[in-house]
Amino acid sequence: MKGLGTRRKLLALYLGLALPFGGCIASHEDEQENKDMIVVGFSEVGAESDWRVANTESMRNTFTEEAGYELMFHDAKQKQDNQITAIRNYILQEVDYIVFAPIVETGWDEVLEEAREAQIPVIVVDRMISVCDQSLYTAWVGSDFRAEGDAAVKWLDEKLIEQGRDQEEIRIVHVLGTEGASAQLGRTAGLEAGLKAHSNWKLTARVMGEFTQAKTYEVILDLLDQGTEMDVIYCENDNSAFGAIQALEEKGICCGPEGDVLIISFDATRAGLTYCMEGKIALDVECNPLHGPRVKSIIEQLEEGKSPEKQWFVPETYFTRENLNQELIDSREY
Ligand code: GZL
Repeated sequence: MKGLGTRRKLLALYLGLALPFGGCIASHEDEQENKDMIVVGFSEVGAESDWRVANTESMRNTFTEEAGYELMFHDAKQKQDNQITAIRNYILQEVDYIVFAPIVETGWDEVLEEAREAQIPVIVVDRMISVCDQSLYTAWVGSDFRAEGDAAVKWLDEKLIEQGRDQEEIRIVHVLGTEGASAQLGRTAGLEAGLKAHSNWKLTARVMGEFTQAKTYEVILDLLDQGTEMDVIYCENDNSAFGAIQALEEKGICCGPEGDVLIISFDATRAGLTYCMEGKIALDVECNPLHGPRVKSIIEQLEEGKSPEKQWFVPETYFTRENLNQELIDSREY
């Protein structure tokens, strides 16, 4: 399906023919070449984490000129208003498809109504959106964040049994990701369920890590200075885990499966898995950022007039020191 974006490019070509001096006379080949390009406007959350960088790279590596795409990219720098502005710009530029990774779940109805009026299909990646009308977007590609949280809780339950600590009081510090993001909501829900199911698990602090190393380092250092007791730090992504480890090590506290503090993390980036292999992160739950190929499959189906599935969950597992080695880490795409 050629969207309005194609007509935009043809118009630009014909205008080029009409402009004296500065205009270029597009050859038939150029015209044919541009006519076949599918224009994708992508609004990314930002570059807050290793995971996010890998997610961006997956989109850039997929939507290449060689593959017949023109990818327009915008980094929202963690602000929803910037994403809404970018989506409006893509509408004005009449792209063929809009793809966006929503920073939070709510606040998208109005701008997605505008995209629908412009007849531009919208594909959501990574975090989910909560809209009054599900037809405002064509498909979503991402992770089951609650399942990720449940996997972490199940592993902690089994680890404590293995260590003979399943009857002990276990003091847990919870480091949240960006508040309102699906990844934060799902992983938090998993921990909440775990706390309800284990009367000996005690939440000693809940802090905002915002999915970044710097913020998590700051808040964990504050907790350590206040004397907060902790046996487990539940970090909602790898960069938060890096910040927690940095703060603990600054205070001479060792972490890892046999350490004073168990670090649980999410994402399973190469850097996170390296910490895991070293024993500093006890568990790293995978969150697959490689959404580009699945988004391309969705667009190809739409181009053929087919109706793609609404939800595309990416496959995920989890890692501990026992199932990691350097060869596996080197073989991973992110
Ligand atoms: C998860 C994604 C989260 C990652 C973080 O799908 O939204 O945002 O877990 C990233 O690393 O910042």
